[in-house]
Amino acid sequence: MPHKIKIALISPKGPLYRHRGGIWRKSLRYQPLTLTTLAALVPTYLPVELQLFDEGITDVPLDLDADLVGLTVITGTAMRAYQLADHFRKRGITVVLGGPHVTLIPEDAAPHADALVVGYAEDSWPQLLRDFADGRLQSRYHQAPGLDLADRPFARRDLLPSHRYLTNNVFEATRGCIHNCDFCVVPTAWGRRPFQKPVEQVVADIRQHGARKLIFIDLNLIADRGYALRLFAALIPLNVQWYGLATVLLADDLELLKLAARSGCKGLLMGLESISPQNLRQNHKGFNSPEKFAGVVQRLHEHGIALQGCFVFGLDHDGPDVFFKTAEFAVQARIDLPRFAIVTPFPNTPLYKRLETEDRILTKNWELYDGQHAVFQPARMSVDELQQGTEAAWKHAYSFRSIARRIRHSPAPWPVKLGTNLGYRFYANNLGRFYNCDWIIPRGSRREEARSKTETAHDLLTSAPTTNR
Ligand code: B12
Ligand code: SF4
Repeated sequence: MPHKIKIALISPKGPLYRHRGGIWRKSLRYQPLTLTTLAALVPTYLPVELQLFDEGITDVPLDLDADLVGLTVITGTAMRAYQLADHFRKRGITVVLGGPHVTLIPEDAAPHADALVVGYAEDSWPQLLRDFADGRLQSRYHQAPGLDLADRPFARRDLLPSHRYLTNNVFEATRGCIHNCDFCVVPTAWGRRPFQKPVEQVVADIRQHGARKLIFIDLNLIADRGYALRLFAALIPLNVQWYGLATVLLADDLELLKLAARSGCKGLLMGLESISPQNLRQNHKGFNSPEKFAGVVQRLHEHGIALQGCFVFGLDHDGPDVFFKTAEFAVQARIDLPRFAIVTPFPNTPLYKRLETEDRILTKNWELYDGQHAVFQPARMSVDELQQGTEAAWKHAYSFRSIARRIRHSPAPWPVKLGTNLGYRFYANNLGRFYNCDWIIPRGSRREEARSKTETAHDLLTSAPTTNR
């Protein structure tokens, strides 16, 4: 029998999503598809022994026995990924890095890897493994130009412990998005062409897994209306309940909305982003009209669908009054679960490039690129105001009074709406405690690094209230 190739696939931890001390309890954690998808793509004819580690639920043994380690990297986890990569390479293990951050900015990841996988890896990952087995690993692998998601093996959900997650009924039908919002990672990393799995294969995956309540992680399920109509129609006979992501445009399309509801849609996450039309226009998300947001909520509710509405703060037309105004707006519009983040200019997105040209990027310390730290100089307020205001918005929207005002009309069952709102209330009141980043790089060294960049960056790191020092 030939020597088995020992492969360890790792999803590194982030400030919130980590095994010890993170804020994301089991109740807010669903099984991600990245590692289980990569595991399924390993060619069956290669003699391979696979181990999967999600640092959100478990520790990674630093002495693990592997020939090849694959790490998935998003910007906020890049520092942790590089730390692990450097460690394993020192031990003589081959390290492969892939994922959104590597795709956005490969040159940043290159010094920490033997090979990079840029873009989606349905074809390149199996090729890389064949090359590795033959002793001719290349330093870079790119997404195949004609990538097709049809006839791919189903994710190996069985390889991560299901009891550590709220659910492993997590599915993906499409990838990509047709829009080009300036702050979004998707068009920059993967382009605007939507990739789709054939509807019957999505249905087959749901059936074989036996899922009755499920989550679609697609970033915009309705990007292609025709596909969405077919998918929703095919879900009806399954009699499932599902949650997913879509744009506000769904509320304008009664036929599609009705079908979504009939297919079992019970909750949607939508990027409302801002209550300022100028912000939305400046960032190419003009199809969002704040004057229609309350109507969107009402229409979703009429169809039994709850809304997780996401806002970002810090765009150029935001002044210090934006926090209260937005949080109160969310309460009055009766958004079931409002969420607030500081806009993050992920590397190489149009927003990042513009801020860099304007010399407003304050730090390239990726561990702060997590949606809760101000990493750029806002146009109409200070960094402190942006940090503190964001926390204040959370607290306002999740005060007991606001929760009561918001959820009375929510279509979700009482235990669900109360449970999720109390969970988010805990989150709102503990952001400062968890979003501090001290868990990865010792304080002193990060301060030194920031100081050597710019004084402003140093000010940012030491004065930000959510860094808890
Ligand atoms: C599930 C999910 C989560 C989960 C789990 C996160 C986790 N650790 O996996 C939760 C809810 C916790 C979460 C939280 C956050 N997330 Co998130 N999340 C996702 C989501 C919706 C799905 C990921 C997934 O399963 N994709 C399906 C798999 C199959 O696709 P994939 O991961 O891209 O992998 C493919 C390729 O990229 C490649 N690949 C990926 N990794 C590797 C590694 C190797 C070795 C190889 C060979 C190939 C490879 O191969 C795969 C097959 O083609 C994505 C969006 C999306 N739809 O992808 C956002 C996404 C990854 N999240 C994002 C963000 C910003 C966050 C948060 C910062 C949000 C916030 N403000 O809180 C936090 C940070 C969490 C943390 N780590 O601290 C961004 C990342 C952007 C970036 N540049 O950093 C994304 C892309 C969404 C977006 N459009 O902005 N998230
Ligand atoms: S609509 Fe959503 S997923 Fe699509 S580009 Fe805009 S922010 Fe990204």
